[in-house]
Amino acid sequence: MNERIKIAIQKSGRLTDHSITLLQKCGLVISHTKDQLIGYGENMPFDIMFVRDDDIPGLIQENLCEIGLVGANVAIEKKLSYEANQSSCEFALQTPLDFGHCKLSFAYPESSSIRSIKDLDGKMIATSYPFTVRNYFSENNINANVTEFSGAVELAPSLGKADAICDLVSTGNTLRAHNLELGETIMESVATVVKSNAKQSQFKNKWIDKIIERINGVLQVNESKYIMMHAPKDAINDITRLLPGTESPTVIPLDGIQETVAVHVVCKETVFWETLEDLKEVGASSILVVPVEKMLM
Ligand code: PRT
Ligand code: ZN
Repeated sequence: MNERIKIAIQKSGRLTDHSITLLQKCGLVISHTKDQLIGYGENMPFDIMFVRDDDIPGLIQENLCEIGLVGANVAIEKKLSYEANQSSCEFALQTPLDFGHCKLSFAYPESSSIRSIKDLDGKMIATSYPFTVRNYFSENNINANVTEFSGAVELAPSLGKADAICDLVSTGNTLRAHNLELGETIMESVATVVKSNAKQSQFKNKWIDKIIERINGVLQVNESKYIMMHAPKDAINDITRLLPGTESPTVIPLDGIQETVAVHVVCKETVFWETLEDLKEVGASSILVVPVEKMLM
């Protein structure tokens, strides 16, 4: 069987290292040198395409790649652009990942009178996300104009090309450096698994499902902890209530002790010191929290 599945990831940018790490945590051994556009999955039938992030949705749309890891901002913009051109979108956004967090927000020059979207009627807005912004304007009955900027959007007002901007914001430092005030957010974005809707062979489907299942497992493991403690038998309900995201605990008798048992649970959410103190309050002792290496649900 020579079939290989292609996964598109960003070649060089904010998502690159996180994407490679995620695939490696899924067990994929990638052989790749810096200049190569394609990495070879040595132990699984996957090839990794290293491309510009903006090209990822298009590669999946054309079924040249079956999976991509890309910002939801980019995937949604492409989806809206296909829909605006009356062509169907051939991919779906799947699992949101735990990196690439940012928001797509308006920003207004401090010197202008624009303070909110209510002041945008008749104004010109510069953005790299014209379809997303136009879509937002039409949903909110705002009669503003959109001009597309492919980079350095924050310069548009001072160049006299726009009255306001709509751009990705993470720390807000770029806006402050250009005397722009943060306005309303129209989208919270995060890197996301994007999957082709095209019909695939049984072999490819099996491996696509497998890698997505492993990605979900990696995401769960990042937060999950295995917790062991001793506790009075009648405190088990309280313990389960205090530990969010747990399944039924494993309860083990202790040799020679009647009233106390050992309780083991997998907790799928962050465990804070306060939670451990609350466990102690309901009678738990010898509480041990250890990281989880792998998880398959
Ligand atoms: O070459 P290629 O096209 O692949 O890279 P790129 O320059 O288009 O992308 P890159 O690496 O900058 O971003 C890739 C993805 O990371 C984006 O599509 C988002 O999903 C996500 N991301 C997260 C961000 C940011 N945070 C971010 N802050 N993308 C861009 N920015 C830019 C923003 O456009 C603005 O210029 O950073 C600036 C603002 O940052 P702060 O921290 O000053 O607010
Ligand atoms: Zn890009």
